[in-house]
Amino acid sequence: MRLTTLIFFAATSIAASAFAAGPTIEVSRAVARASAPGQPAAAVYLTIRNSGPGADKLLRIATPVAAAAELHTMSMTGNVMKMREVPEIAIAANTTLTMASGDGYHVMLTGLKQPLIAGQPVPLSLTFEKAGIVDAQVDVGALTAAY
Ligand SMILES: [Cu+2]
Repeated sequence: MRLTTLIFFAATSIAASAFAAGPTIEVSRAVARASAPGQPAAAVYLTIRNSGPGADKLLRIATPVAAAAELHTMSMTGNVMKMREVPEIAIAANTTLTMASGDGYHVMLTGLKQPLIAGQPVPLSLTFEKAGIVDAQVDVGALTAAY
């Protein structure tokens, strides 16, 4: 293969990747309350914007401050609040998912390795099916903060 041919193929593959437009994911808000001493788990609330054009799925979350980060959903059954783990969270194109306490999705940090301290942000790494890894920073608020 001649050098000019190689250059041609290199140029077309760059152009192809630029046009392979997948979902554009942005984590615009990540918050958690400070944890009490000895508290083993903590909830994190995210706002995830998918500005399109395709749908995506949040598959995994990791943070160095906890043994695990699970995707949870919360729902009311009568007067009882029930929490369960979900394998993934779908985020349709051109939608914003806003997590809040009391209902819907949240991220549960389990096996906290250190307390969450108000004013000291912690890193979070989110893995999406299409967008890949998106890094975010969790702002830690007061123990009594309303999210
Ligand atoms: Cu939970």
